[in-house]
Amino acid sequence: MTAPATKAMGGIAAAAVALGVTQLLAAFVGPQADARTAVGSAVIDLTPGPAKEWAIQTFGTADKLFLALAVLVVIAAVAAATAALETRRVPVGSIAIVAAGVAGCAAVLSRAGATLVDVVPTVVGTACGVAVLRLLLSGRFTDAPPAGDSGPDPGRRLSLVTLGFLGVGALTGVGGAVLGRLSTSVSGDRNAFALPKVDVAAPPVPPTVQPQGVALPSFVTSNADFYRIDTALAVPQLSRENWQLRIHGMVDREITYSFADLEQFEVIEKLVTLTCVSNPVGGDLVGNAAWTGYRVRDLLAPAGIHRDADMVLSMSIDGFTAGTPVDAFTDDRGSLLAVGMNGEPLPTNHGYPARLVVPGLYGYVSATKWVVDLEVTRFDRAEAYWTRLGWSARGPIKTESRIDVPRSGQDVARGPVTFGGVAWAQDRGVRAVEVRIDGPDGEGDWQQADLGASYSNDTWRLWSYRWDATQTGLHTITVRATDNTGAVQTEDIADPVPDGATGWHSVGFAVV
Ligand SMILES: Nc1nc2c(c(=O)[nH]1)N[C@H]1C(S)=C(S)[C@@H](COP(=O)(O)O)O[C@H]1N2
Ligand SMILES: [Mo]
Repeated sequence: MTAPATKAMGGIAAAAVALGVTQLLAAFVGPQADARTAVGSAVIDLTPGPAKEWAIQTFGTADKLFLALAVLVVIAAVAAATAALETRRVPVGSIAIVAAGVAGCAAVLSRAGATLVDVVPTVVGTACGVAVLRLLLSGRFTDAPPAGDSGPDPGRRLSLVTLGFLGVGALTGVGGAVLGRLSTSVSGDRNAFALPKVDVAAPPVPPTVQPQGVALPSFVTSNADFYRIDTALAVPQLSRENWQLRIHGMVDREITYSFADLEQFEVIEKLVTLTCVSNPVGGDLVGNAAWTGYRVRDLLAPAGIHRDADMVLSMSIDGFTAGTPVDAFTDDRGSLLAVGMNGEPLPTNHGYPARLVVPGLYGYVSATKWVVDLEVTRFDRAEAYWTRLGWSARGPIKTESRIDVPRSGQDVARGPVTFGGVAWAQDRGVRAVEVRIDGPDGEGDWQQADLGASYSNDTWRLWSYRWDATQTGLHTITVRATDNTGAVQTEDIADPVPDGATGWHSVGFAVV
C-alpha cells in the first residue's frame, strides 16, 4: 500500500508531466494548440463580470499572473486529492487527468481557427500524465527490493522518481512556453518598424507641467510604467504584414486597409491620458502618453458613414470588442489609430501594431488594442464585450483626483512639507484642485492647491500643496478637482461598475 501523501505527490507529478508535455508539443504545432492559453482564456471568458472586476481592482496589471497561479494551485490540489483516492479498481486520479484532458481539448477546439491537429499535444500530454500516475502508484518502486539490493530504501526511491517526474514536467512546461513564445513573437517585426514621420506634431511639454519639490508621477508615463489592462492571456502577436483594418457595416463602401495603405494619411501626434473604468478612487489604472498615428476620422471618411449609424464596434484580433459613439471618432477631439507610444512602436502588450486612442472615454469603450475591424452600427443593434457583462454602453471619463504624496500611513516630520498628486477630467480639462487637511482638532477648510501647467484638456494635471505641519498626531488629507465646465468632483461614492468610480480620495498620515 502506498501512503495517501505519497499518492498525492504522485498525482501532482503526473499533472506536471501532462501539462509540460502538452506545452512542449504545442510549441511545434502552433499557438492555437496551446491548451494552457485556451483554458485560461475560457476561464476569463466564463468568469462572471463582478469576479473579473474584483481581479482587476485587486491585482491590476498583475491580474493575469494571479490567474495563472490560481489555476496552478487548483490543478495541483485536484491532482493531489484525486490521486490520493486512486485504487486499482477505482482509478479516481487517472479519471481526473483524462477529464482535464477532455476539457483542455474542448477549450482548444473552442478557439477561433482551431483544427483537430491542435488537440494532439493535449491528447498526448494527457496520456503521458496517466501513464506516470499509474507507474508511480503501481507499487513497482515500493515493493520489497530483491535480496542483496543495497539501493535506497523503497520510500526514498519512490520520492526520487516522483521528484524526477516533477522536474520533467517543469522543464518541458517552461521549455515549451519559451519555445512557443520565440516562434510566434513579433518582437523582430516591431524592432524593424521605424515610426512614420509626424506631420502634425504635439505641442512640446513645458517643464512647468511638473510641480517641483515633491516626488510625483512623471507627467508623461513611460511605456514601462504604463498600466496594462486587457482580457488577453497570451499577448496577440500580430505582424504589420498580417495586420489589416476592415471597415464595414453601415457604410457606403467597405474598405480594408493594409498597414502600407496607412501611408496615404497624415501622421499626427497627440498626448492623451488613458483611464480604465475599473480604476478605484485613488487607483493607478491611469497613464499619460504621446501617441503617434492616424486620425480615425480620415480612415472612416472614404467609407461614407450612414447618417443613422451612432456606434463603431471596434474588434481586436482576439475577439475583444468596444463600442464607441461615431461622433467620438468624427468630431475634432483627434481620436487616433495609434501605431506609436512615446516615440516607439506600440509595445506588443499595448496593442502592436495598431490600437485606438479616444480622448475623453474610458478604455473599455474605445481603446481597442490589436484592432483589426471597425463595424459601423448602432447602439440599439450591437453590444460590446463589457457592456454584455453589465457595464454601461457609454463611458465618458469622470472627473477624479488622486493623492500620491503622502502615502497612506506615512509619517510626516513637523515643519514645511509638500504634498501632491494628479487630477483628470478628459476631455473637459482640470481647472482647479482643492485639498482639505483634517487634524486632531477637527475638519480643516478647503484650500486651493498649486497646479502644474495645463497641457491640454485631454491630459491629466499634476498638483502640489505646501503645508506647514505644526501639530503632531493623526491627520487626513482629502482632494477634489473642478473641471473646466466648473463642475466640482462629486463626493458621492460610486463603484467602478457600471460606468466608473466616483468619490473623494483621502489619505491618513501622522505628523511626528
Ligand atoms: N484587445 C483589447 N483591447 C483593449 C482591452 C482588451 O481587453 N482587449 N481592454 C481595454 C481597456 S478596459 C483599457 S482600460 C485599455 C488599457 O490600455 P493599456 O493596457 O494600453 O493601458 O485597453 C482597452 N483595449
Ligand atoms: Mo479598462
